[in-house]
Amino acid sequence: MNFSLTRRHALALPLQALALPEAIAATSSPIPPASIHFGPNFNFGVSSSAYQIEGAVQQDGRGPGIWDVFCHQPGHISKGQNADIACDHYHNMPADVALMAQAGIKNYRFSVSWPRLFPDGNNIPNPQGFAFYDRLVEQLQKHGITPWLCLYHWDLPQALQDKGGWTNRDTSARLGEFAGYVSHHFKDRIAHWMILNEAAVHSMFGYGMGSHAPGLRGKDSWFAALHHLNLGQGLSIQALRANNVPGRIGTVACCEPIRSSTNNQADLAAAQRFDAIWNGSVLKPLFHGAYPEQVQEEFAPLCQTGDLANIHQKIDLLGVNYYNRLHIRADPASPIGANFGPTQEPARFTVMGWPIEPDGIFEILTHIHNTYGKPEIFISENGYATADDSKVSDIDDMGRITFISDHLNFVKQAIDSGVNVSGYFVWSMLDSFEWNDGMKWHFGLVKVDFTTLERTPKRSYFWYADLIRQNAARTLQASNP
Ligand code: IFM
Repeated sequence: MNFSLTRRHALALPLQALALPEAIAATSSPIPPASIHFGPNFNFGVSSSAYQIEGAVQQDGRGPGIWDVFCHQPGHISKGQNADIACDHYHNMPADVALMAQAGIKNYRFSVSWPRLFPDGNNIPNPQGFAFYDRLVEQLQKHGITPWLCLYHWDLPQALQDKGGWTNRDTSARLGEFAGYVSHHFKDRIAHWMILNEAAVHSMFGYGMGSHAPGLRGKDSWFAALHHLNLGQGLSIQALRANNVPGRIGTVACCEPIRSSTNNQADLAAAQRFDAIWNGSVLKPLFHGAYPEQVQEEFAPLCQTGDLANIHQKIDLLGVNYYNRLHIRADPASPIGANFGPTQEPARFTVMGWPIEPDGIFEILTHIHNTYGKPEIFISENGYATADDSKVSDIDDMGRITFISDHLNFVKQAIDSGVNVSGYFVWSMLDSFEWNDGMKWHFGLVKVDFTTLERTPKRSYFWYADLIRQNAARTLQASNP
């Protein structure tokens, strides 16, 4: 049986033809979906981002973004790869949405591409860009999938980078305008708005460490980018409120408990400092209107009158991206004197070298709940990578199933202990472009062959479908006793 979808025949393939190859299906998954129970209103979903999947970077009036430029400069991306085509989701979108629907996925978080919507980073919209997302939302609605729209997932128009990008305070105002325009266009069709994805990661790797676009290094550009992202987020929330969007408004942060790599004084201090920047400088100004004490002096020159009030906005829900704890050591070569280090205890790791620490999700959820006024949280990203050189095992991905179910169990424990968690979104639906690592790591429930663009659902896709179905059935029983 042909169980794969290709661009050519994706739409023609009957839905019931989707199945795992028999040899793989014959062995059972270690964690039966029936053992994972969530309440009637829990939102299971998948997440993606525009640049990582869309491709079509020069089509229909899209302008250049910072990642287009960065990818085409030699030495930045593993194997010299780029996302010019990526998953070609731009052309495969209806089939990709149908794949979600077939798994019973009811929630999809995606981001819109700023350079596709405003190619020159100014206020002149690109109607063809808007038309693509109109079609996407229409397809999602047709299949009963709720769109969760994220406004900014790292793809700044190059025209704005030419003026300094996030080191330029003016970019905050530009994001606010962008948010106003996009929310006005989509406001009657979107029930969940997310402003940013992972301000800490974007500012650190793009403007501090230089491994992501636009490739800047140094503490000044790092802190400026982070402050201006925070400010842009606050202005965007206000723009959405001014537009009276009927949907709920939130943002997405990567929140990870921080550990010191050793008990040395220098590493312990580095870990505290890292925590204040990575977690604290995103969440504290948003929820409490102040930067953490340890870094207040460093942010002071960037903070103009009214900035902290503009950043300190009420949100309706917080998206938490969690992958693992961060283990930190002192590093004089780092712009902030701290860097990633080894784990103190022996640990298991994914192929990317990320420690597998499902209990860390409980720790961070509890911490946010207790520190920031019990906000409603959804897990906006959590996922597991395999490597591009794995073959059958990439489809027979027991490791991913174990990873997801272990994390879900800790999410459930957090809910049972009173934390308000309303959803869980797997990163990601499709294998996609993994930034400076190119196509090296595969996070998808669905395998993408980057040469043929063929889609092949993995074991985890079927497992997740079962999990959603069984929880929905439970929901029905709960509401019709
Ligand atoms: O692919 C990324 C995503 O863009 C942001 N969060 C982490 C994912 C895995 O690295």
